Amino acid sequence: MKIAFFNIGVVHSAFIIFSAIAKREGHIVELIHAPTLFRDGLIREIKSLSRLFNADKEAFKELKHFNPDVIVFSVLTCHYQLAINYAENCKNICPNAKIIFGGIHVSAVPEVVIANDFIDYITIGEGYIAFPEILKRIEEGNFSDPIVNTWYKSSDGKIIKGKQVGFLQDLDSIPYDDEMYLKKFNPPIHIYFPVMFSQGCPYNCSFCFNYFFRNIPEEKSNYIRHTSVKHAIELLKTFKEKLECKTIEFWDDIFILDKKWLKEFLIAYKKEVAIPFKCYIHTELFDEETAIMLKEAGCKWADFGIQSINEEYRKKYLNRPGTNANIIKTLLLLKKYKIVSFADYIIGLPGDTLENFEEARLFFLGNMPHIIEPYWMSYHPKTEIIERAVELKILDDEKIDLINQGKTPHGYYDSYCLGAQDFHNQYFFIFKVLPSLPAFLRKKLTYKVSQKIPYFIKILIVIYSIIYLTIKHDNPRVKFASAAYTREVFRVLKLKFFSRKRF
Ligand code: B12
Ligand code: SF4
Repeated sequence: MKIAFFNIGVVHSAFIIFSAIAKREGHIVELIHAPTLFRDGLIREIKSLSRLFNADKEAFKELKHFNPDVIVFSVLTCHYQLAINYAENCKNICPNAKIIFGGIHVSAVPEVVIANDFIDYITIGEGYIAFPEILKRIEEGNFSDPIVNTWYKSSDGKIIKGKQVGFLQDLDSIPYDDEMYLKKFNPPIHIYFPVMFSQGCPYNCSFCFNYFFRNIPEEKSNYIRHTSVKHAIELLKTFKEKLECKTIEFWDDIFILDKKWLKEFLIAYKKEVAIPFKCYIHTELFDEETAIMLKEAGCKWADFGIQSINEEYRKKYLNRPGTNANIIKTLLLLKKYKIVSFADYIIGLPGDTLENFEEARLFFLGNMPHIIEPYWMSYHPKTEIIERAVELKILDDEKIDLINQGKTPHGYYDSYCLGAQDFHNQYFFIFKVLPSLPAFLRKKLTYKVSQKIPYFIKILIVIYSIIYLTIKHDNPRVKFASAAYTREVFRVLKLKFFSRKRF
């Protein structure tokens, strides 16, 4: 069969895996790419530019030309509205093709997604076993037997629900389609290569997908899993040879979780890969031995969540019982071993107060991360924090419905969130720029001072801050994102105005 992977915005890791699975099963695959520039949630939405760089017509043309039997979508909440719009168009263009939806959003609210007439199959939870099984059934014309981790519509419109099986344990068996990644997408991967070798997290933060995802299977199985060190190193060596990449980012939820695995991996990594890397750590698990191991293996950047500085609040609302002493210890160790620290902080959490933000500002003045990354709160379906927001009357049934439909703000630079107040805006600005200011100015940037700075001046200071901190700390993700975006802009321009060829 011919399988089209319909990609929205940033390349989805799931596609690289499922494309390899489809090829392994003997199918022909094609990537249909909708770049969604200036409306992808990665940069601030600019309506006029998003219209100018809209390449949907070209994507649909390519789809029609390929004429697939199956069209596949992988969907986060932030893309859900775009995805159903694309899927409806795809069904009109290729009425006989079966449409499959999978991903975190689908796993959270399957009943919302399956209600769309044009969606034939949805996968809930992991898709490794379900995906090839769905393809097999479509090929055989079997539209009556249940498929694991899947809901689908039989010919009489009935929804057939499969059993939710346990998580895949052997992560070494997951294949990667590097051809799709490299040839077709051609992102500037030599600058920055993203990868993850583990799945699952033992923590249960109230705003995170792990909260519901771990409980999806009906069967008992380990949620936290790793590829073997040997497999991880082999994969990295292959990519190193092909790409000559200069930086790697390990996207594992907590890269330092399993210290035994980490030690073995880092020793081999230093010997056989030795590319500077960034990773995600956890302040409750970070210690001097780990800092030394990371540094020796080439770790240049480490990212961790603070999210809210008030310990009591963190425990009660975020389900993060860690201590501020451990945050300070982490910052000091990262400084000592010359690893750039990125501290994530959520702005607009329900019940987080002005006093807590002031506590955080004073905390940062004494314990400054190299980069503070403030993120606006985005409520995601089936996360526990929704219940806290309902208690505080920030959310009600109507708003929860909007969240489940992916109709609430999500992007990195959305300047508001549900329940946001003016002080959130002020502290977003303060935290974003604080590390880039000279020491004598940091203390002066108070809430009251921030209120007096005109909006356009703030924008200029934020731009200065991003550029200054990117250069100072050689921030790989900003470098990659700017290179990738520029490349996409030129590709779309060429496609729309100078070329009759497909991309
Ligand atoms: C890497 C990553 C990113 C990357 C790349 C994202 C991308 N588009 O690929 C970057 C840094 C750009 C990013 C950005 C954001 N991210 Co992010 N990100 C992740 C992370 C850490 C890993 C994702 C991944 O590659 N997983 C590996 C693949 C294989 O897993 P998977 O996609 O879930 O697929 C599995 C199943 O879902 C299913 N499946 C998925 N698709 C399909 C399709 C079919 C047909 C089938 C059968 C099955 C199937 O099978 C797969 C294997 O089991 C996850 C957390 C995590 N640990 O998963 C968060 C996560 C996906 N991100 C999240 C969020 C919120 C964001 C942002 C909105 C952040 C923000 N607030 O601004 C932005 C959105 C940017 C954008 N517009 O795309 C949330 C999404 C929650 C939600 N309900 O949608 C997650 C889950 C983190 C969280 N804390 O909850 N992110
Ligand atoms: S520690 Fe990170 S990945 Fe784990 S549950 Fe909390 S937010 Fe999610």
